[in-house]
Amino acid sequence: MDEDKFSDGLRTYTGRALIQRPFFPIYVLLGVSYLLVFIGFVVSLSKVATVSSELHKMHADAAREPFGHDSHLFPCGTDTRQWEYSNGKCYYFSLKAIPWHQAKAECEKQQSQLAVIKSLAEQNFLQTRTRNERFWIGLHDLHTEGEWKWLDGSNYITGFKNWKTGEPNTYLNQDEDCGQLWINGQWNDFVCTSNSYYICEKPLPKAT
Ligand SMILES: [Ca+2]
Ligand SMILES: [Ca+2]
Repeated sequence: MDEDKFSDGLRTYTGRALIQRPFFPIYVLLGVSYLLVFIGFVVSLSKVATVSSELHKMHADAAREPFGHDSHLFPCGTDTRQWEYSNGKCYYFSLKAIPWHQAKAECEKQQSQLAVIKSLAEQNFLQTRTRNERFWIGLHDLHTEGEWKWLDGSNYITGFKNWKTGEPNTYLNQDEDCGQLWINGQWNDFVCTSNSYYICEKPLPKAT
């Protein structure tokens, strides 16, 4: 009896083994596939984490450098592309000719002032832009005739000068109290209510 049961059990076991054996490689393949999918998932997650961290770094960089890569192309700011950069300052060359006081106000509206020329290098830069047109600068003798003053308080007496020969001259007894660049960029005093183009200047905006 016990021997029969044992024999039956052995047959059953042998039978199962015979049935299960053909499916074994499929189970192995399925297992390997799941493993590969799992590894792929983990790798993707790690890549997403890397990209996310790089994006975060780019945002942080952009916050530190507000004009981004454009700062190299437009150092004076992307929203003021008509401003030209030279030697630490930004300059605006007007496209319309207006009286000196109005030009001064226009510059101030743009957080700048009429140009103050402090060196031959600055003079050379400005005169290449103004050619032989008349451009107002921040120089005047409005308060006392012959006492020339720069708008920013720079010392006129000891500072750089580039008057055209014979200027300042109060031509034809007219009250010429405002300074401008003229032929070859040389300076001329002119009637302040006359229309001239103008140059505004401001320091290079700080990247915060
Ligand atoms: Ca004068
Ligand atoms: Ca003059």
